[in-house]
Amino acid sequence: MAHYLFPRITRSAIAAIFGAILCCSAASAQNASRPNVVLIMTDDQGYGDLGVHGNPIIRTPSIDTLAAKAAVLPNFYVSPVCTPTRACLMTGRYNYRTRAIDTFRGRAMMDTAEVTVAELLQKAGFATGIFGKWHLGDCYPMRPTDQGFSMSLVHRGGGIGQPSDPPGAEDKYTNPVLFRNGQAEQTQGYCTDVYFSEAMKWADGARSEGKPFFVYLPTNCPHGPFGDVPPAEYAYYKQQQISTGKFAKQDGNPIPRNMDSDTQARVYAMIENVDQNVGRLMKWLEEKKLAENTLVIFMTDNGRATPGYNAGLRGNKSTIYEGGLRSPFFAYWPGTLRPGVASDRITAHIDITPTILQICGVTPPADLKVDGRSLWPLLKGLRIAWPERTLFAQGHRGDEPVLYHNFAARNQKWKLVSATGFGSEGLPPSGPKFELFDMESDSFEQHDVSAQHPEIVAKLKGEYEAWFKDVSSTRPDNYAPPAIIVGSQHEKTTVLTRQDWRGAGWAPTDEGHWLIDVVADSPRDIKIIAAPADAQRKLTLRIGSLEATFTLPAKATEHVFARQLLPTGKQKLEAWLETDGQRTGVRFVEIAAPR
Ligand SMILES: [Ca+2]
Repeated sequence: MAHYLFPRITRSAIAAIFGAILCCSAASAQNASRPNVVLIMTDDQGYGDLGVHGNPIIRTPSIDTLAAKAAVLPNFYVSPVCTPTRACLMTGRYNYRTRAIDTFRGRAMMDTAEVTVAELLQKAGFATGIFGKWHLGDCYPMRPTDQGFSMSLVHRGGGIGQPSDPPGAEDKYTNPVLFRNGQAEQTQGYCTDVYFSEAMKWADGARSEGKPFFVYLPTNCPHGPFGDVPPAEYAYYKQQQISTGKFAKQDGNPIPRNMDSDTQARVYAMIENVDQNVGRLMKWLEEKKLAENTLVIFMTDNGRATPGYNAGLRGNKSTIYEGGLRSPFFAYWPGTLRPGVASDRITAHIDITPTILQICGVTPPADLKVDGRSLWPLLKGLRIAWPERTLFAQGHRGDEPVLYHNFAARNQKWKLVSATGFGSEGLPPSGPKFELFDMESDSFEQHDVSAQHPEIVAKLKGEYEAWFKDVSSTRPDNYAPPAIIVGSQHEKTTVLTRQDWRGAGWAPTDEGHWLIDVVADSPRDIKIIAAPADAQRKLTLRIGSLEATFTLPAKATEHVFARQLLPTGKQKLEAWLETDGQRTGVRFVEIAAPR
């Protein structure tokens, strides 16, 4: 039996829940055929970006239908931004345990000692496939294929339209260049259509091999940039002239007046296209007679990114108010899960790995400490003890969390919030500003009652402090950034992108360096790719004790430092261009064995 870590519950409560889990495991063991799991997670889709959540304009009939037939958890929480949610989702652990702290600057890479749900399913004989956005590391040993996925079709970085786009394929949501098990591939079609089509095709193959499948479908839509969106859907929403006045008066926080009609049309167009694909998937499950043996989960990774309709929730992506953290959660499994609200208990992304493992009858290693709980008893409506717990969320830029900076602590009734913003600078000079909300009577977080309930504030603050200390001491060097391994037989060409560099930012004028761990014992060719310039520039490459320079002619964008014997071990790799005393970083560094 797994040694799940249940936060802040009594021993007898743990015994009660283990009893329930054992009982359920026995029941599922009787079911001879193991279920398939399809986990769909969209990117930056807000809680209000669904018809079923009261949005009168957006067209999401397929997701609405799925929701109507699904077991629903209305109090399901994620992290305020992309990478933290993905780390929690894949491990069942709070992301501060995993080194995946931020979304870029080398902090969206997850420690490879982490055990992912895909690794455990793969070991248990499942076919495991990811189609879309990984965002936990693009290089060995952090790629999906290094972390339990037998099939991987992904873009790099945190989205298409970021500095990790392959040269020549910048910003292309249509016909994107994706990476199939690490190899660049020109695909045809809109990115979301490609992910779903490839996922269904691949799952068909897994079935023909007699394997149950785990399909992870994290779409990069509707994340920005918003330039390349499905044209017919965009035209429809453009015509709708989306603005505050188009929405009926609602409960909760007012609809923002500063919403941009065109941006909303683009976001809605991408979501409608996701919805069409969910419809295609549902139809495919029916046609292949898979629906009754497949659990489909639909969720999003954080709140909406732009001002717009948010079902009355407060705040957006990157905030620790509900608009940043609350996600739809629909679990569709006809014949097994009853439609309707399954439970109002608070639940979170950290619960998904233990849930999937239990449903699939996979026992995790005894020493694996998981922060989440299996949601199976809630989804099934089993009458068992479900001990009170407190969930935590924190989000910010930078390498390390700062105590009290932009966090929320939520139990069933109360939510303590310190909304100090997403910046890396930490707390403002005035310190944290604690707000307390009664989530049973004020789920829209409009009435701070901290002054009336100092004892609740103190209790939640204490729980948060204990949690912060615990997750921050998972490893001795808990928040040290991971290093990319260079020269391993597992990755023939290492491509270093601005996604993972340790720079102040990733703009064309920025500079940065990469943390690498060289294991190569023979020379390597090091290809530098830079943005073009009108003047010639001095190019410098420095890897530990190795330094090489070259004069890059005007207009040139590439140079290969051939047959370089790299110093081994952990170190910095720097490459920069100089002209008139001005230094800028390069776009890519590719390291490969000489041809
Ligand atoms: Ca996101």
